[in-house]
Amino acid sequence: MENLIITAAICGAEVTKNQNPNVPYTVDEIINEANLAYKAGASIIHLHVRENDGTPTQDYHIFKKCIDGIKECCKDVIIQPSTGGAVGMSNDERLIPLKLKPEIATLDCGTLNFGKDEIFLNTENTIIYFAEKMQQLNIKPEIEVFDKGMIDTALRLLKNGTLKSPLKFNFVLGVPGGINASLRDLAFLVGSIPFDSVYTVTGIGRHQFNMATLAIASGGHVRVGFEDNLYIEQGILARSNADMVKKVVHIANILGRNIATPNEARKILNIKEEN
Ligand code: KMH
Ligand code: ZN
Repeated sequence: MENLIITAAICGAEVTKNQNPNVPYTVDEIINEANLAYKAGASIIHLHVRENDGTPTQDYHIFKKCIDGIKECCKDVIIQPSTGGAVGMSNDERLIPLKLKPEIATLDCGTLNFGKDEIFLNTENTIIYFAEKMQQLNIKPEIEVFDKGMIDTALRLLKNGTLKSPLKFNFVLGVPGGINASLRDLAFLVGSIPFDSVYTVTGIGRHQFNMATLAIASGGHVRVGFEDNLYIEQGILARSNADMVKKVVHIANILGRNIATPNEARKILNIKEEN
């Protein structure tokens, strides 16, 4: 099997210090968490940024400071900014981090109920607009899949040339409103993508490490981090993203799967070394 790519989703847009005081907000906290996750074995940092008070933002300067700082301490790590941002942001706001020419960025491939009255809106035209921008800038899209129809949307865009092979998927399982975190549903997603695709599995909340284990065993890759889960085990808050990355490394060791370096991850993902 390919070496295991671990993505650390270090802060997200929704989780707060009230839920876990170790969630990073400031530029320094975000850089420090990225560094700890990288040292623990993460080859990709999935990046959202915040105002100092924790408000999610797509501010160019905050993204730049975080990306510059992460590159300084984690020399070869792959930085993957979010174009999902937070619910309610405009499309152009969400696209701001692409101005920093990352190697890879997220492409959310459908609309989803996102708790209470919130809707994470990604119309067909939005998805096409984002995918075309990424293609123009030579940025690899990571296709975010919260439900099966989002794969079908991506495959339609592959067929008409808006997306290019090989595709890279991130299956997010366990968001209320999205697909369940179960073996049956993960197998359904994996069986629905082209053979030359690469997939990462993200289990939300208590599903994080079960889904990670299924991914490791089945040849997929893994995403963990505060964006998706606040606990290292039932009832015990994680002290850092690095705790979660280390736990994945431990499971991978038990299952005999080696961990990919960032440059190995670039090869697996078919992205060139530096933009
Ligand atoms: N914060 C969610 C609304 C992404 O990073 O592309 C969207 C999200 C997905 O986190
Ligand atoms: Zn995200």
